[in-house]
Amino acid sequence: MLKRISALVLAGLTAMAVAACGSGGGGGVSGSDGGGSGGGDDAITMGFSQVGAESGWRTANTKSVQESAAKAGITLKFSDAQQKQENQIKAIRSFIQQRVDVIAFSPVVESGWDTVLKEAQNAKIPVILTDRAVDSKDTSLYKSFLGSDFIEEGKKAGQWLVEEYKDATDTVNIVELQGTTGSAPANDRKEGFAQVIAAEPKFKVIASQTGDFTRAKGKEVMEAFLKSNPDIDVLYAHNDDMGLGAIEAIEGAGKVPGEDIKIITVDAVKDGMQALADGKINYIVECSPLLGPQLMDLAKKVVKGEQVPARVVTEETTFTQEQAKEVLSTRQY
Ligand code: GYE
Repeated sequence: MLKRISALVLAGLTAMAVAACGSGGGGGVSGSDGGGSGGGDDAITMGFSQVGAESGWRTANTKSVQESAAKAGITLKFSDAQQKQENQIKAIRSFIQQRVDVIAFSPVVESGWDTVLKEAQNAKIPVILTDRAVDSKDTSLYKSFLGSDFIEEGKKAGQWLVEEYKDATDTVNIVELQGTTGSAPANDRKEGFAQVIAAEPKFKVIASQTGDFTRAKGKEVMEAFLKSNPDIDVLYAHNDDMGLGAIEAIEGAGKVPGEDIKIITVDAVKDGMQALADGKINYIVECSPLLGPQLMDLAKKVVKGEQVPARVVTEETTFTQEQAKEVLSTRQY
């Protein structure tokens, strides 16, 4: 406890006198008591910087974090970065200035975090990465990284394709809708998939572009793909939302999604699972957004100064159309 209080006092001394910005959580820390959240001894305040609200996955993730914080008795200062790194950096600086007990964030892109993470470290505020990784060489800048193995997800997508086309001898033309440029899931889902399909030269990625993880962009880019490539066999979309947007584009072009063009996506949110059950998507690799409970457990431990694992990987599965029909009614998100 003493350690924590002195850390907070030190954080208070080093905090810069700039106006708080980017925090949707409404401030609430006086800045003069050195007592963090100002509650009882065990009260924890977490500053959480979310990527945005770009997808069904993200909405479910935000809900999970907010509900789990309430359940764990953790005061949450939540900030939505609208998919912009600069907003996340501002939010983190604001959390440092408010002397929260712990900072958690889902970094929109992998690079460019060292400076702000160093600031948090200097202020002795522990940081937990959730969902997405950073590429900082200095891993002492954060306590733990909780989230999925995106390379593995990309591999699972590729493995389904290899199996689905095992008897095919002709070229299989693939188009890819990538997630947000520079983000860990976009980089890794691309890489894992490419590794697996590279084993068979019949698989050809004929176009690959970002759809920024959104439905609107997924539709727009798929429309462009369809215009310039008359012979698309497969769409690999890095998330359900882009796949759902692309389905609209495919139908708009007079083709049948799931038949004329086979579709693989990642996430398994309800709308995606519905499209899978309806036969419009062929296969979904699950990525769980329900990270809240594990995040709160990690937060409590790091605030107490306990040792936590450097990496916590989420458990996930995959879904075929048949499996989607079975689980759809009980899907939480
Ligand atoms: O797959 C996508 C979201 O980082 C795992 O971000 C997350 C990804 C998720 O926008 O739908």
